[in-house]
Amino acid sequence: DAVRPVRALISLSDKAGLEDAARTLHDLGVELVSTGGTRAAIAGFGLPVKDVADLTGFPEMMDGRVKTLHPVVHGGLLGVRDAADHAKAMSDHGIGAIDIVWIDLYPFESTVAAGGTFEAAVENIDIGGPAMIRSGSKNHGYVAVCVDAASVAEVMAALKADGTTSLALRKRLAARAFARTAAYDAAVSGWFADQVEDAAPARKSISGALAQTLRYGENPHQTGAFYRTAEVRPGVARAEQVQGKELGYNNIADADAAYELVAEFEAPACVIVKHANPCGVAVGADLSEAYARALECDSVSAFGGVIAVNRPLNGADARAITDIFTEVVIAPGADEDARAVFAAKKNLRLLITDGLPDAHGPGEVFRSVAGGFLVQGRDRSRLTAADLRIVTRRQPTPTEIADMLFAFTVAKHVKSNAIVYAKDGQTAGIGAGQMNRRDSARIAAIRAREAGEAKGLAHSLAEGSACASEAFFPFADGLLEAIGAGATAVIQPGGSMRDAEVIAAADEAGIAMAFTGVRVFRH
Ligand code: 93A
Repeated sequence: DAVRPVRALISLSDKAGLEDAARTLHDLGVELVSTGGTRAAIAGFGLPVKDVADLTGFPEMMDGRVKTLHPVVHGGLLGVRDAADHAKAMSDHGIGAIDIVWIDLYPFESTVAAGGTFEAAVENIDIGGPAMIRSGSKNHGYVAVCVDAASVAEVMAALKADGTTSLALRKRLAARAFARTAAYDAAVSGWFADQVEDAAPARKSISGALAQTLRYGENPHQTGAFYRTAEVRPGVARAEQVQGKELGYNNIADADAAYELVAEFEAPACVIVKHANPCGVAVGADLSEAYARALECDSVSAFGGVIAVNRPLNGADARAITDIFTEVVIAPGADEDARAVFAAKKNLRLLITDGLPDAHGPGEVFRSVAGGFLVQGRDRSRLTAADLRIVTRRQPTPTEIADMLFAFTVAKHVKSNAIVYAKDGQTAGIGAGQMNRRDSARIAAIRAREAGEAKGLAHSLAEGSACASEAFFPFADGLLEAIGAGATAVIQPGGSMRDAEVIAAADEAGIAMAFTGVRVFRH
């Protein structure tokens, strides 16, 4: 099953690494064939190389759209050398076998990521490249297909060892190659669907490419892996890990939860997440202040948490943040000073992204079910004061309105049932994931009381706060719990059968209440 290659076809948009590989192949006596740009580059290295056009007898045409789509190329890739009729067809039509292909595809993904125009994206949809990758991979019994530097390195190592490629190697290469064309097509189809209709999951074929094998899953006895979808947007899947221990499954999930929330805020903001829920969120004059205020909400839970900020970090911010033990920090940048501070904390994982997630941009979220997965569009909702319907006799003050909007934004990122008390752009208490709303309100009240005690206050941190509920209060009991905790304003979707009862309880207590008309469940 060993194949001693005689001829290689190389067609690359990105010519990095081309010279070494072309030289090695030439030195091993392998004939080189290439498309226009690649051929010129190889000739420039002083190596003999044939033009595909000489093989096909057709020039490259239509701006290069048709250059390798020809029976001489695909016959050379697909022909089963050991089948008599295939061999006869090859000799009858003057088709020479191609034993190695190295193809990188037009840079569709990076064109889209760089914000290219519709026309530029379409022109970068590669047709001939994937066709050759698929032809060669189907015929892996004879052909070695390279789609990246790692594949090329493996082939070069095998050729240097004994001048042949093994069947096992060619199978591995084919698996990688089909994964590449699948991911490429997913990128094209996902992007195209977005051009036609706003983030329509039903139109997309969704798949991912393996980004990282994880040491384990949610628990050490479970396997884990991290996949990147074709959806190109700033966030944890495209973050650079600057330092620290290997990222784990829970780290990635928590960093995502934290980053998606912190991106909601305009002012310098900090989010501390534990177990996929925020335990402290605050804005501040700068990141150091935002962090200190986020920590104040629940400094016990914050230990070993994940921290996200919405500004590049400087040295002072980094010093503030490294005060207590933190697993992960994710930010849209960190200057030299900040990096030096973090470097002293060997275990801390620092993730840096190119930009902030767009909290209101399109995208999909997934959730697995046995034998399948659910897909929904991201929660892109954004509330402003103008969206609020005040339902109580008392009108909220401007400060209360700001706190209501802040609290509701946080509640959108807390597992249901979610209750959030907030004051002056700082969470005072968060109650997450309870099976009834009243329990979430109680837990948030306990957090706020203890945060007040920790700060040396005579009262709860929720005193005079706004309370957000991510879904309506089905009964007055949850609302009464919030009022007992010190809330003077409440924001909730409304829409319960017992709204009248709940509004009456609010009026009775003299608080202000706003309905959003929008529910922000998160399960
Ligand atoms: O325009 S294509 O879809 N039609 C083709 O026939 C074709 N053949 C190779 N794109 C095609 N390619 C791509 O050209 C390769 O995937 C590679 O990325 C690129 C290399 O072009 P050049 O050698 O001219 O720089």
